[in-house]
Amino acid sequence: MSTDSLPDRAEFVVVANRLPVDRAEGDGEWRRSPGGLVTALEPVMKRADGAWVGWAGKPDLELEPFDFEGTHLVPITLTADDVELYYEGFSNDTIWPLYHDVIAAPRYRRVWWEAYVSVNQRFAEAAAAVVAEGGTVWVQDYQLQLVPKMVRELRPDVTIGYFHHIPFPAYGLYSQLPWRRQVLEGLLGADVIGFQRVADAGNFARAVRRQLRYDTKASGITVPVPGGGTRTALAKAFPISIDAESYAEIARRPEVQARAREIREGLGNPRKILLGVDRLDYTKGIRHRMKAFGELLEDGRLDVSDVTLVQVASPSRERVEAYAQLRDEIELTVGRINGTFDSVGHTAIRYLHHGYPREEMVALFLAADVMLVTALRDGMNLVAKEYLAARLDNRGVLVLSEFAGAADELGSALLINPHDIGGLKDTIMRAIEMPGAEQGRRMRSLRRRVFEHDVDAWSRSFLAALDQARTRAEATA
Ligand code: GDG
Repeated sequence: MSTDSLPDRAEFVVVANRLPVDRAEGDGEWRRSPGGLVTALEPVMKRADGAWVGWAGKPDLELEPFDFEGTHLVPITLTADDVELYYEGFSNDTIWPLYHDVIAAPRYRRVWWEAYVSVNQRFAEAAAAVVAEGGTVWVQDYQLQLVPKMVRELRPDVTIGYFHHIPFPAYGLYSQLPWRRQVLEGLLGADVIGFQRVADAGNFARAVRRQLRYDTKASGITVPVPGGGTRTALAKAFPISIDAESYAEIARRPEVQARAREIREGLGNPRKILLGVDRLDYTKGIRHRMKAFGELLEDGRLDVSDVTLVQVASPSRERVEAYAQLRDEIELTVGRINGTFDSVGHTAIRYLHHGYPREEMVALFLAADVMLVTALRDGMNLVAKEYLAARLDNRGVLVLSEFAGAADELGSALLINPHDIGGLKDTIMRAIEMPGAEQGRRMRSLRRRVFEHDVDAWSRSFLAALDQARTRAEATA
């Protein structure tokens, strides 16, 4: 393919389902989205003459490429049908539940798959058209698993990375997928395939061995090249993180600290505040957390005048049936627990079905004595790390599910199995009663990890692996 005739070539191209911008409701201006990935890649994009290929978030919106704060944005149009079949269907009702260990039943529909293939092709073509000769394409996440192979077919000269933000399931579950070979081949189009946990990379390598019969050695997978020969794809863990310093900076602001005090007062100054912050998603174990808390009230081990659970459940994927059902169940549970245990002056669960600005999130982190992360399965869980980054006083306790990727790094948290309600109850009590000195010891070690391994370190290590892959490929070319 000739690369001379096309304008606006970029050395470094990110391909993600969403563009890193949102259009404001009122003035229609583009604003940077608050997400962690956007923050993570900002310096890289600026340094490297970057472009970003993605969807603007609204169906049937046809937009020309435009520049935004130093990044060239290439919008992909998705029709209302594409959104329903590729995004809500295959991505969020097939892959999401399957990859989270079938917590909800995945639905396998051939029309969804067909839409997934054709939308992936559209993203790949846009990326192939914008990347410079010998440049780099970095594909993000499960909505775009076929893009690496498609880009390689169109542009064999570029180096391709892929990062998988969610878990990769054990082979026994993965093998349910009717299109299991095509997805593996799609991912293997990348030179480097990044996962959150060592176990995810291991599950992927096993699926490749079982389904495709390719050899794997350490992190390397030997992939045949069309027309003869082989190349090596690297499949390895690169645990993602947060911009820890930016959370600490917000936590230092006097107005945020004042807001944290106000939150406590608004709850009637309970002795202890427990906090959960999640997208309203069935993977996050919100019901398990509420069951454990409700039973502690019922047993008389906790009292509403003493302890309140604040649960932020930000609205998510509301058009997918399983999410609408989950919301109903959670709201029924909150209503029952509050109806039974509230007093006029105190509430058991303060349930908030809203999204909040980051400053308000940090004020909540500062107000919370115990952070509850009880995910049944979670790629990483950034909220856990954000709580730690905000705790300037080295106090507070993180209760963390072993089934969240963060557990691999955060061994000084109180680790729990959310399915074991008895164990979860005891651990919540232990967190509530934990002496200040022990909180300090644990918190200092947890914070050290989050600040040393922040999102900048994550993107640097991934990109260094990609650079090595490029050098290897050049040496063997
Ligand atoms: C996927 C994987 C992996 C949430 N509500 C509000 C809000 N948030 C922010 C949090 C955090 C982010 O959204 C959520 O990240 P998580 O990691 O907790 O979970 P997922 O959304 O499921 O993310 C996950 C992640 O990708 C990254 O690879 O860790 O495992 O599932 O940053 O703070 N932020 C604001 N208001 C809200 O109401 N401002």
